[in-house]
Amino acid sequence: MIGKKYQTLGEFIIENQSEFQYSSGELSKLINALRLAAKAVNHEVNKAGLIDIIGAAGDTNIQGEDQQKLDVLANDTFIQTLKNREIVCGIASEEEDDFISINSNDAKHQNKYVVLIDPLDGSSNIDVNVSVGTIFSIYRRVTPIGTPVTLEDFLQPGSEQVAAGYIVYGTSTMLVYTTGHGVNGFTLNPAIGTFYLSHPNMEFPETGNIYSVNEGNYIHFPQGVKDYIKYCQLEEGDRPYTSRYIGSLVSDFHRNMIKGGIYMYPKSSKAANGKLRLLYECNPMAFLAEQANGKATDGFTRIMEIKPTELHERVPFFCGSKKMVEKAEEFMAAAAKK
Ligand code: AHM
Ligand code: MG
Repeated sequence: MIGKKYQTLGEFIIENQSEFQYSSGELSKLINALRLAAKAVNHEVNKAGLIDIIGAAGDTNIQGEDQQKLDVLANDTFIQTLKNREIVCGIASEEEDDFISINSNDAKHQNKYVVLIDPLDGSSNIDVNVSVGTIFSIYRRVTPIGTPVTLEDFLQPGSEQVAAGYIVYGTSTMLVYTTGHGVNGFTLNPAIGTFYLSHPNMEFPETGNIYSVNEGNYIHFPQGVKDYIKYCQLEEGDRPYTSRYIGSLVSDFHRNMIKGGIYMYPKSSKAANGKLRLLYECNPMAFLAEQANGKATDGFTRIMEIKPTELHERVPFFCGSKKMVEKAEEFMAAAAKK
């Protein structure tokens, strides 16, 4: 299964630190902090059904959605862990209206990374015991080290990411990440709180037979998307494909990466840019997808080339096995010409 038997995430991080272009140990420390926060959140998610922790917190986030208590808890845990360890200069979270600057005094101005995070994605699934996830994305700041971060540090195209990953709180809890040298997955042994390398060099099969989309929105989708869905359902060659949609991006992505498939959250007549956020969801998943031999586009343009204009910007998202994404793009291009 792996080169080294029972290699832990901590060992893997140390061993691979030198692969990283600007290696100074700072990125490794940052991933270690995310690992720690992930374990704390995992602990809370796992006992969600046992204690009175689930249910709406009574607040809404900037997108006007109900926040679940665990959303708040996950958000606080990740932010607090990163703040405590003083290893980033700024954080932006899907659950926060604005970015957070962590330059409280001169000595702490030297950090060069910003983190963007969706602390608990798919949180509408919590109450029904379906897998949820955390998604993170890491950039080098573009403004000078030693000054407070600005919006510019967060509004970078996805191609500038230095690392990205997710934690899936599923039947097993896994941390999957990339620093631009492939994608590796680590499974948590909950008995001792250690992540072990279980899925080295993860790759999307070039094609697959799973399509994942909320078909309840079909009537509102653009013609190209409708045509592609019909293509997936047609009896011909290796089709019809299987429809699988959890409604939890991390889980849908994770399954498709292992089995081969496409995930789609298109724009619709009800949501001009779809639902997913470019900075917290699409860019990190696109980086992982490309590092795993897959593809991610908004239907026409590579996700990681989009220049963000605002923190909570949304984009249509098509991601997964390369050939499947390319086929979907073909249908969209053809419909756009009509
Ligand atoms: P969230 O960040 O509010 O949890 O929303 C993102 C989630 C994704 O995980 C999932 O794929 C999608 O929303 C499901 O949306 P829908 O219920 O519209 O199909
Ligand atoms: Mg989300």
